Amino acid sequence: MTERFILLDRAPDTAVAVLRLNRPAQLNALTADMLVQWREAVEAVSADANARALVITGEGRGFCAGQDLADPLVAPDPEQPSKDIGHLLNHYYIPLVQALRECAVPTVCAVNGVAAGAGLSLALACDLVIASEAASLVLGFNKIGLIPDAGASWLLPRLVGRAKALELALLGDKLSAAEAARTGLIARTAPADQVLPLAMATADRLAAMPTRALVQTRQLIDNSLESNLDIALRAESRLQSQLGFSFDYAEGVTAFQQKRAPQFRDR
Ligand code: LHQ
Repeated sequence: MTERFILLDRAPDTAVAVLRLNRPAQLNALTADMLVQWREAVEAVSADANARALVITGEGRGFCAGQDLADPLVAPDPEQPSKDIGHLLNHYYIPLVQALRECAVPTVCAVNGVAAGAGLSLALACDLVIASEAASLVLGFNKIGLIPDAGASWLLPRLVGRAKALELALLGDKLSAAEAARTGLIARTAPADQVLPLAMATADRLAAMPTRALVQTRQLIDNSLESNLDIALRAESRLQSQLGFSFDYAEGVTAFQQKRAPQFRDR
């Protein structure tokens, strides 16, 4: 039977799905099987009409130590010098990054412990990142002769600007969670025993909001970085036009007028 490197749960009475990376003895270092299971789990949440937010966290003391460097797929082998690690990116990492960025519900990453290499890239691909005050974040690709991958080279300058992105990528020093929040790399920090409760509470709040509008907000913000004001204004107008016919818009305005909490349901 295939080992379960990813655990996915959603209690029947809640709208928040929880995805746990489950290789704690290796600090949740990523293997090909684990990357496939992670992508499939994110896609399952996107397809689950009753899910309205996704929390991602790690089992054990780490969040994710990045690619498992002991995996024969990537470990250098003098017997097989032509091993292509780009294949792993194309077939396993890129589809996962895309599944996260296109997830049909908002994603909250609870970084419970160290996030390194592609483990950090994947955390940063989530919508809101909340890290334990005890966690450290490190790119570390430079230490093994590689470039930041799994989206890190694209995300970093957008999150923290060129100067800080280059400092983090070229020096590869560990960053405390507090400094990561200060520089805008992540949204916020919490004491170690509060990081998952805060992520769950945040996901509960998101789950009560108009999901379709939230996901389209993510799309607009991501696309805005590649466009200009004229294109952004037209994209806003097109999406707002569609949302103006949605149940959630009618419900939001009606609830405001009736001075009650809205019950959103669109996906
Ligand atoms: C590990 C790992 C690990 C295996 C800890 N693999 N076992 C994409 C595509 C293709 C190719 C390559 O790369 C990529 C993207 C990438 O992600 S590249 C970056 C890969 N990751 C790293 O370089 C990080 C390597 N790990 C570390 O620097 C440290 O382990 C960190 C800073 C994460 C944590 O340090 P500590 O808290 O001191 O823990 P530790 O080093 O003692 O690790 C605990 C165990 O986890 C240990 O095993 P052991 O059997 O000795 O207890 C480590 O060997 C294992 N582990 N990372 N990536």
